[in-house]
Amino acid sequence: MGEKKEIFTDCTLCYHSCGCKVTVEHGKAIKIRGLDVHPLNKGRLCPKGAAALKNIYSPERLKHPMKRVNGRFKRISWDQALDEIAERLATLKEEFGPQVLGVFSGSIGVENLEMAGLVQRFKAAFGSPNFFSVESVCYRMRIRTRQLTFGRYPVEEMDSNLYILWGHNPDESDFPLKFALGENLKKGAKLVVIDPKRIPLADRADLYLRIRPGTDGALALAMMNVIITEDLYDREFIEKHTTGFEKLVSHVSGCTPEWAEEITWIPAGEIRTLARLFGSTKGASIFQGTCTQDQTANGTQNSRAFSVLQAITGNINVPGGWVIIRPPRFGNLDLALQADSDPLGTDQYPLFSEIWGRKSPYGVVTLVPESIPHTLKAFLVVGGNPLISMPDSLAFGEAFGKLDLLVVHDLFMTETGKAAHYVLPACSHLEKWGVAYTYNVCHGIPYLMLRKKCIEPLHESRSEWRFLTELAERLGVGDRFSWNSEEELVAFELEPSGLSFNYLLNEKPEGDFYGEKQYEVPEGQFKTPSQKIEIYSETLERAGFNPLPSYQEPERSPMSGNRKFLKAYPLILSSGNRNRYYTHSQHRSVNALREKNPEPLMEIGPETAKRFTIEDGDTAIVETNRGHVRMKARVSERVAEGVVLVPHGWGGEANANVLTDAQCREPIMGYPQMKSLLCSIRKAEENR
Ligand SMILES: Nc1nc2c(c(=O)[nH]1)N[C@H]1C(S)=C(S)[C@@H](COP(=O)(O)OP(=O)(O)OC[C@H]3O[C@@H](n4cnc5c(=O)[nH]c(N)nc54)[C@H](O)[C@@H]3O)O[C@H]1N2
Ligand SMILES: Nc1nc2c(c(=O)[nH]1)N[C@H]1C(S)=C(S)[C@@H](COP(=O)(O)OP(=O)(O)OC[C@H]3O[C@@H](n4cnc5c(=O)[nH]c(N)nc54)[C@H](O)[C@@H]3O)O[C@H]1N2
Ligand code: SF4
Ligand SMILES: [Mo]
Repeated sequence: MGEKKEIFTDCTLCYHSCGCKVTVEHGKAIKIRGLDVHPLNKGRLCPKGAAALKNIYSPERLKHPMKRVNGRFKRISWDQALDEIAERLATLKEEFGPQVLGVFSGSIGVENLEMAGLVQRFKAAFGSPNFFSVESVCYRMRIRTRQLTFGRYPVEEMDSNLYILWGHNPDESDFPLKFALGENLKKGAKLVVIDPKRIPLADRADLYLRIRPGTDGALALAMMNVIITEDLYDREFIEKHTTGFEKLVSHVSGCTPEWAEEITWIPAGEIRTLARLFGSTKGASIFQGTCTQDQTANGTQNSRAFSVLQAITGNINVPGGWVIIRPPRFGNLDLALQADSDPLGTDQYPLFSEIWGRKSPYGVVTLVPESIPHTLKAFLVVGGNPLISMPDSLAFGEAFGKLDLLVVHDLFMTETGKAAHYVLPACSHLEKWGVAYTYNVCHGIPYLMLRKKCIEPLHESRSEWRFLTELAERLGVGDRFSWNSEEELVAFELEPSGLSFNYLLNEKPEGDFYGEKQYEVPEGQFKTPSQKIEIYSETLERAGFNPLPSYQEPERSPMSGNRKFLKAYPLILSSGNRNRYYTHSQHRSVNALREKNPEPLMEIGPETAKRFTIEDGDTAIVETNRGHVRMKARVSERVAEGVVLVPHGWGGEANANVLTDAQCREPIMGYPQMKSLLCSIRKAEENR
């Protein structure tokens, strides 16, 4: 422990998993820098990653387990916490059955195989099917939809000839793409931005389209219309690899740019320009927002439309387009232990749960509030903050108040922690072993690294492995957690990848590529029922949905016709634009980051501000049918008039999810419509 060491590992302050070098001296991490040879971040760190040690050594870290007694938290030992939690769980199971337990892990668990895997394993060992995660508010919808269309999950290549940022702002949310984009623009790549806000990247774009939130599907259909009428499609690719093109031709014949102009607010001429640019570029890629397109009424169909646009222009399996990658093979922590029953939402949203026998383990999170307490009575949150991050905080808060048992395992005291019966301290990523891989989310780089334990767990914190193993033992299912150490667990996960724990530890501490990209997919190799790319999806048709990409107006919108509602809430609300200094509800207590972005801002255009007599810097109230928030107003010409943008992740009076509504869901997969609601705004009393 005495000597100074430099350890190569990854950053998990968000899901990108950038490579970093950590200097450790006398058991303490004293410096963190980007890892030059990591293909994703090439030596750079974003502001959060650079401040990681301040987060890890924050005085606000949870130091020991706590139990809420008469409304106050009291320090207890791990043994007491685990004994009591196990006893409560066992009693609830005996009385009501195992499905009473719901488990949740957040976006940090998406790429954190140990966290999400062990949490799922735990609920399965307990006998419950109810695993929830951000997968039912975030990009899983796109994965499902691409699987429906291609049978596989093609991903955008980072190096493209034409970037279409379709509700995606890499400057704030996608640090690795930001750099790849910058490098390729210098080499002559083209850029299009489709966004209700003129984000700074739009100033560098060949084309900026200011769209009305929630109407992206209509724009996509109009692009298809132009690509087909102007003969810009890839006939050879379509004939060889797709089914249903003829039906698409008649389906979009009425979707002219003029039709879409009325819906999207984008001039027809600009829609034609975009369609021509896209239709005439090989190696073009739609980078849809990582969650933006999912959280609208037309979510699944938006993703379908983007998939079909890529297919009809032959931008599948070409450099710079969408590319199918051999999925990673890891030792599966959960599969062998599936519960007997299905997770919540399987009946209501069957395509989220299963296609062609391929089941997904996730429950539909928007159904959680209404399922407490009659179905769910106990909830275990590992690495998430659902009382801030999930839609409809009021509904979630009320429901969580009715739980018999709420347990939170986290590094910090969160809003969800405050509502819990037990709060347990968790290890940061520098305090435990893990698998770090970059493969799907955005960029198709199949790269694998060992996440190294650089320092001993701080305070009394425990890793997910240790916490869940000890809880499982107390519940009599310890045999399901038979690894003797975290290293053994990680070696098990790595085994099928072909890159062993020891190889990655000793020979390739910086990580290694573990698969090759294959541009050519032979005819008939798409894993759909027809073995082709399904422009027309019988699977969707059988489930009662439009088999061709279609457009549905947001449930609540200026065009959806409920006059009374519109009078009360005349503005369009889109929530959740990212900010480079924070991940969701995290990192607010790191001064270096907080100083850069001290408070939440609601953003509106100048005319909207005038209409509601709000000035830049005023405190404003944003209100929906569910509740209201208070935020400082930022008036900017960059924001489309009639639109209100609010960030998520802030607590107290600025929690944007007080505004969202768990009942307002996308019809196919049950996602919350967080990007296209209606609201009103007013100046707060204190300004008057
Ligand atoms: N710093 C930071 N990075 C993050 C995160 C974070 O919390 N902090 N979170 C990570 C996670 S989990 C996710 S899912 C991703 C999210 O990533 P994205 O979903 O890509 O979100 P943003 O990059 O903020 O870009 C959203 C853009 O969409 C625009 N927009 C809003 N509504 C609409 C609409 O209806 N249509 C169109 N076309 N545009 C619209 C907004 O103005 C904004 O510029 O970010 C990831 N990266
Ligand atoms: N209105 C609105 N709401 C949104 C969105 C939006 O666009 N608009 N976006 C949604 C999206 S896309 C997402 S992905 C979700 C994110 O939702 P969440 O993932 O629930 O949000 P976070 O605030 O990142 O919560 C993660 C928690 O995990 C803790 N943590 C970090 N590392 C570890 C660890 O190693 N172990 C343990 N046990 N805990 C750890 C952090 O301290 C933090 O409290 O938010 C969603 N909410
Ligand atoms: S983008 Fe920033 S926070 Fe996310 S993994 Fe990379 S360095 Fe860490
Ligand atoms: Mo997300």
